[in-house]
Amino acid sequence: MLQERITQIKEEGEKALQAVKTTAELEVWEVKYLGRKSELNDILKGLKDLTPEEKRVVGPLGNAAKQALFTAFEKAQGTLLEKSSDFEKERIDVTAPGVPAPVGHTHPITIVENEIQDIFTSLGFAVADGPEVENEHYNFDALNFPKDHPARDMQDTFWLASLNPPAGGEGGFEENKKSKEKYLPRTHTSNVQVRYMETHTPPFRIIIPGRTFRNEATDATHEHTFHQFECLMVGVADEVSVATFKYVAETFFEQFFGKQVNVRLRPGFFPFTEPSFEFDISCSICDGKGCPTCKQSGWIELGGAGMVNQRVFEAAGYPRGKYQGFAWGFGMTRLAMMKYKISDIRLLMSGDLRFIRQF
Ligand code: FA5
Repeated sequence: MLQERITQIKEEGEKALQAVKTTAELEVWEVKYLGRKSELNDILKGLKDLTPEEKRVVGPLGNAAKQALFTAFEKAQGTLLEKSSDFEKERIDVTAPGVPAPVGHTHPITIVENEIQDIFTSLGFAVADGPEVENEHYNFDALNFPKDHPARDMQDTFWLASLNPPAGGEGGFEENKKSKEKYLPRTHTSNVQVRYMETHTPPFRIIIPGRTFRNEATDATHEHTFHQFECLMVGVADEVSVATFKYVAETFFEQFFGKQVNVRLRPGFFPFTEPSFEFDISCSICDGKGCPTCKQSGWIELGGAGMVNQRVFEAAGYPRGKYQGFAWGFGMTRLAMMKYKISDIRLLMSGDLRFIRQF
């Protein structure tokens, strides 16, 4: 009986296989004739319950049928795969040209930062760095901003709450109302001046490019997050003068813009320089004729500068009167705007790829 059924299953399977046209149909066929729950499998599983004589006959017959069906299945599978469009899709044409992987590129601010670094390193300047989150001392006190003096308000500051870490490492941070140390995202790159001077002895010349933050309303030339670059050159006695400053600034602008740009110095006030200047360049968006970006003035305020106040040297531990130097802090983001004729500063940090891809 069983022998007959096995032969029938084998013949039926072989016949059914001839009607299979797709891989989906083949899968159904495989489950029916070779699957774990197939009739043939059930018969083979039941061998253990047969008498030894029956086993001797049914066993080899069943296994031979299974093997024959499996061989037929593999053959059908091969033929179907060859014909199927999936197989065509997966075929690799090793002679086809490759698809270029999308790659990012340098942000215009970074391009400008790299250019500035190249120019200054060729003039013998080193590049220094400092923290973006700063304490009140280096951002204000050491730079001769008197305590509670309105000069501190010149730079709209994002003050950070002093936080205690969660007890036992779990839960939220709690405000530490007793903390005397006040922290802030630095309002200017001048925070690195005294940090650098504390560990270096003049003469030296450095630039400090970096990100700065101010709590102010944004418009075409003001962002809450922007980039500045500081320049600090200090020498013994009168080695470094206003003339040195003028020469370095002129050389930098000529190389950076590849042409002469109109520069205007106005008297200014910074607690950390004496005398102090405000530094403007002619607006490249309108070539100085007046436009919304320069608020019709023809000039863009680029930065502040001056001779380092002796009180700053003292804060760094230098003896009063021994050294003299100049410092400036220029808006790197504004330089990028002038270089690439970008009329609105907010575009630079907007994350709009249509804008960024133009550089
Ligand atoms: C300062 O930050 C001084 N630390 C500069 C300085 C350094 C003076 C060393 C003397 C010696 P001021 O706040 O003016 O100064 O900012 C300098 C420049 O940063 C501005 O002229 C402008 O180009 C840029 N800047 C300031 N605020 C913004 C802003 N919100 N968005 C974009 N650029 C800004």
